[in-house]
Amino acid sequence: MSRILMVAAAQMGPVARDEPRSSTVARMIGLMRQAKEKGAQLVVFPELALTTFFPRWYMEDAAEIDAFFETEMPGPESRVLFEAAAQLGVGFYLGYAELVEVDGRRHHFNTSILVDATGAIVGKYRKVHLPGHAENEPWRPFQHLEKRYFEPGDLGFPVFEAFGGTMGMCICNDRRWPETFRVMGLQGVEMVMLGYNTPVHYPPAPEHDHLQDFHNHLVMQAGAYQNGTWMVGVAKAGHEEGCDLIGGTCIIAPTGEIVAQAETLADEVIVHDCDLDRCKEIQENIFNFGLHRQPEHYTLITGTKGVMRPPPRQED
Ligand code: ING
Repeated sequence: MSRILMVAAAQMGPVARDEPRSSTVARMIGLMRQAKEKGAQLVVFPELALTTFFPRWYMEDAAEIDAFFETEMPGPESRVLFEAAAQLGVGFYLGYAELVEVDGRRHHFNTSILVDATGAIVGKYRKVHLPGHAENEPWRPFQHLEKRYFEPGDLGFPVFEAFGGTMGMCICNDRRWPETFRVMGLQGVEMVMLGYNTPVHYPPAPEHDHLQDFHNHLVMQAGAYQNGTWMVGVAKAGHEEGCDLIGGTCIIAPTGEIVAQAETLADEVIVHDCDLDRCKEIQENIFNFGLHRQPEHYTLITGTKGVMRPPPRQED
């Protein structure tokens, strides 16, 4: 018996710096309704979906920075999104900037949550791989200050039993690191959802600008195939506050095949009937971890951070 999950990827076009959350949430509810009309049970939104991608600016004032964060979820403006989802009977993945106080200390995370069709939060993830830099680098046409505004996630890469399957989440740069998908793969993940804000221009290596769309799909297709999982990658796309962000929103089968792809750089919903049982085709064969992996040879992967060159060979 097949476990079919109709998933929607709700790509969003630019969100302006001064766009009120109420306006952005209204756009998201519109996308959610479109997804529902197409039969979707689950809608995936982008990373940091409620605001513009603010790490592109250098800011020092704590209040100015914190204005981009949510101190409660659902919050005053996002509550209507939860209500619309419950009314429509759809679940969703939401990326947002999380400000949380623990033991009197304030923590800032780049977070995603998984919300079920009743509006209950059934999963949370905090971005582990923070790209970019922590100090202002004026040589760049725009900044990428995620290391300044966020702490690395402290929840690992959990999976969640929901929507009839084993669901996982990650965020943007995480998709470039194979460890992200393998840790979830080792927990039997069947669908990984992720949002991203990816500029076309990558200042440290502009010679790769023309490869951003290729690299975007490369890493997600590889992650899907090498772990036998469905993959839903959702862009915040288009010309946002002077910065061109790639689109390329897509749904990828466990075989690594792109089965649905966005065609624009604007708000756009794509859907696909994902048969979660198709994960077995990969997970029980070519990537049957229990049968084929040899972790005794992989110790460098968890034992070291950076490159450790082997000692120079002694000339005999
Ligand atoms: N954005 C980018 C990403 O990983 C980036 C950062 C862009 C890294 C281009 C490398 C090349 O897609 C976020 N938000 O992580």
